[in-house]
Amino acid sequence: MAELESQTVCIIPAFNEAPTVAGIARIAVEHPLIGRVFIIDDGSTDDTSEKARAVEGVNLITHKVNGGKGKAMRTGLDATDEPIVIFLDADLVGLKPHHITDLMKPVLEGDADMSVGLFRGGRIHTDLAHMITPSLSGQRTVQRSVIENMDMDSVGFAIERALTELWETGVIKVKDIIWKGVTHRTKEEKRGYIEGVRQRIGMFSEILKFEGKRIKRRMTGGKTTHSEQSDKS
Ligand SMILES: Nc1nc2c(ncn2[C@@H]2O[C@H](COP(=O)(O)OP(=O)(O)OP(=O)(O)O)[C@@H](O)[C@H]2O)c(=O)[nH]1
Ligand SMILES: [Mg+2]
Repeated sequence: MAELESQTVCIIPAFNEAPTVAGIARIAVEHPLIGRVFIIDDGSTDDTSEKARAVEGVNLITHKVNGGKGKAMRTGLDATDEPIVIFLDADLVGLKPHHITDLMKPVLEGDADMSVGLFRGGRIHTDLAHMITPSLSGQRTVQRSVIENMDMDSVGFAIERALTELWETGVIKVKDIIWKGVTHRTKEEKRGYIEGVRQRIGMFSEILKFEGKRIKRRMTGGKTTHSEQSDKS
């Protein structure tokens, strides 16, 4: 088990997630399949950092300025070197250790390059969101080699789409893992209705921008960044 632990790291991007970040961090720190846990506080203005620091065993990195989800994930990757990475959002509700085990197993056992956790039975609207757009889930286990050269800094929330594109283009093998009883606090619940909707529009515009570039690349016969990566390997 100790040998396996040295192969895995959990990266948790967190932006103003004080109510939930410590609970998620604790489950990750205590999980037998996870070696180290890194929380990237992405310029929070609440006490996310204090809450995270209070959990023994957590490695905390703080961005002075909010840089977006992709950038936070990149910071976590650059600070670590374990070959298997599990990403968790910091706003999960209902997360249990067995969800993490289920998410890590296919990658640890070599059955997949990436696994994606999908909410079911938590709450109807978050279930629906993951049924309609499973590609947007932030809960993933992935082989570092798959993502280490990705441009994460500029894509923001489209990072999840970029990861899914690897699967769509046949570059990697992906497994969906149903997470029963898990949900999350939506942007509207966390930030209030107006700010939540503003951030949701921001998220979808980052995703649309990514899709636009992807379609343009296809129409002009250009390869995707990820195909280029796989061609090189
Ligand atoms: N909103 C937001 N989240 C960030 C940012 N940087 C890191 N995160 C973290 O990224 C994770 C996912 O962000 P959420 O805003 O919950 O996005 P989501 O779950 O995909 O979208 P919702 O449907 O609104 O809940 C959370 O742990 C955030 O705290 C950022 O700049 N903005
Ligand atoms: Mg969320």
